[in-house]
Amino acid sequence: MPDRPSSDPGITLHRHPLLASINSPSDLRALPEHLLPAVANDLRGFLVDTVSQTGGHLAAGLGVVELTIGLHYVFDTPEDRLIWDVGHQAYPHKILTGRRDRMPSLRQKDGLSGFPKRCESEYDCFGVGHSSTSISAALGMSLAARQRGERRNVIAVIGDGALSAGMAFEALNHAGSMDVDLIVILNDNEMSISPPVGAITNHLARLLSGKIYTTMREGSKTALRGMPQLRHLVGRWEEHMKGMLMPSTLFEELGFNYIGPIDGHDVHAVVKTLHNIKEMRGQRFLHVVTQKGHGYEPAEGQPVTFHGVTPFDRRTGEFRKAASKGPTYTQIFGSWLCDTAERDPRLVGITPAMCEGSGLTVFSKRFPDRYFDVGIAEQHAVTLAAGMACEGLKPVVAIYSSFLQRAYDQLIHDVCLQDLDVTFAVDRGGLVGADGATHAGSFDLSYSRPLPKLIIMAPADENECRQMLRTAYEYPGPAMVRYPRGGGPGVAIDPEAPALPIGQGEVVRRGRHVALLAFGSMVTPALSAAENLDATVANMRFVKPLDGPLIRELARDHDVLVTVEENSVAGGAGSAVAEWLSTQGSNVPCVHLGLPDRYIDHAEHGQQLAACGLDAPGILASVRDAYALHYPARDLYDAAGIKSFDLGQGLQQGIGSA
Ligand SMILES: Cc1ncc(C[n+]2csc(CCOP(=O)(O)OP(=O)(O)O)c2C)c(N)n1
Repeated sequence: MPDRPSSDPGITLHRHPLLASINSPSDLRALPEHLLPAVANDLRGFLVDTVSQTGGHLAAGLGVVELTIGLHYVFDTPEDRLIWDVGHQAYPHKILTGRRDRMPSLRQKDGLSGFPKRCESEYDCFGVGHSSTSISAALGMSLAARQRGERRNVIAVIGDGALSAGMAFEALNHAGSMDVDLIVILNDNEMSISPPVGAITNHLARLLSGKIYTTMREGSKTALRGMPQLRHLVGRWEEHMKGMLMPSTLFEELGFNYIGPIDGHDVHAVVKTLHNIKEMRGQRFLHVVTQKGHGYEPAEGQPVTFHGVTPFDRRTGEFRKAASKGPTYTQIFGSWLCDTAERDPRLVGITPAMCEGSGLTVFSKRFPDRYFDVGIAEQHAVTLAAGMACEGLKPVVAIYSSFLQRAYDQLIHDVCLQDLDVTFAVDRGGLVGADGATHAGSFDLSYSRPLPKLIIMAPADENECRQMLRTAYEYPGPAMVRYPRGGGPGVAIDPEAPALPIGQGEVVRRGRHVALLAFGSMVTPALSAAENLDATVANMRFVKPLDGPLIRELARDHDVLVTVEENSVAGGAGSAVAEWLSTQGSNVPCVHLGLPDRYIDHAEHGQQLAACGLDAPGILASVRDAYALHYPARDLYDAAGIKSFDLGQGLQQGIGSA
């Protein structure tokens, strides 16, 4: 941690005077190089100050402080294009590119995004959030520059975790064969969120252990010129090694000029190497070694915990205690998985690099032989499960809704088409709050619903989540349970609760005139809204197969049906209901509430729901409008027998009764 007094837990720019003078990268470039370590000190201190207040991604940003300074110091950003992979490490970049004073608004409604975003700054030349896109995007930009006759540097910065994804290698493979100028910087901190996996990781480790040896390579000699210490080593070893067979790095085999590894916390070495690399042409691959969490002791010691944080005390690194709530859906999944693995030796658990986030930590320790972290490789995770299922195992793929988007064809072609017995535990279904649009699970019901054979469930509460996981696991084909981020309404869990009958929903409130057909997380706010309307509420449970008889009964007994889901209205569960009604020749008005046809920015989850009209007041208002549209002569509240309805009071009651 920068050696400054840390008595003030607030975000105190006066404690970082050099940083206070940098309002854009041109201010940074105007500084003499000898001041850069002090800039790094300020930047690191300010970053900890800020994130300790707002929460967000911390350890990755701390690790790239010197690299970020070096890049903006040496390159002419934004004219030169700088693309951060994933973007969770880009807070120092935000601070240096004119957004320092907005950092307290990070990840909050109308505040700075937690990821680079094109509409936020001209320095964010590519929007990110999902991993391993940087090299493809950089290659595209470089080819565009060539085509347009423009001369600029294009730099992709990618972590060793993100490098485990197929997409990164597809891009390297393509780039290596092109006549193109491109710089790829590998930020190697020997960590993904958790320790990275795979043969590439082993290859990088070998490169690190052969550090002196690799500095002898041609590209390195050029790039490291002017660094007397390393040149001296190169000189001494050159003769010695002459004639020996030099194994090349993977990156050289792919057509890149491999340079490094260099110490990513020595800002002078970083600046010098970047200057030299800038003078070279073609495809350059710089291997920078950093430490995740560098410079802040608690994060250095616990890089996994400090990957993404809630607010904490910067002096001690202790997290502020949250009010104790019930288990999250993620935790419910984790304990169901362990209990089921205990009973069934065929169960295997698969995660694409999201052990902690998906609730697999305990399972990975208790059942290490049945736990597979495949790296950031969602496509592979799904097809791996398919292969295992072919051979009689019972794979459970734990995956975030937005990351499953990456494996759509594998879901269709490898799992569903072959009717394989794979269970998908789809976490973060619906809006996810501060992580924003890149991570929102807005589409999974829409994109999975058309797939024959697949059954899809969405739990209304904690106990139902466990029951649905059991149902999915016992179902001998592809099955998906999609549940939201965080916790549910607080229902007690019965670990022995039976599996659910496939394709059956239930009426949870009987009323009149309007029936709300609610899916998953929307059952609770629908019930609140229904209290004010004396409406019927059905917990539909299954998005596929739908409960046709239940829909028929509801259509028969009500004036209007309203579907409610935390998924895109387009193609979602409500569409499924409408399609079903049309096959029955029903003409009951059916209104669909869900996520609108736009991306929902970061904010608190409750704020996001309110913005989409999916909180109790929003549902109530939409139902009233819908009723008025179809029955202009009747006021719903009159029809519901609520004579002197006070809207404001009613709304509050609605919320309170949830
Ligand atoms: C497609 C996709 N899968 C998973 C994630 C979640 N994720 C965010 S950062 C990260 C680890 C990245 O590791 P690395 O690139 O080494 O960066 P580091 O955090 O170590 O700096 C993961 C798995 C993601 N953002 N995108």
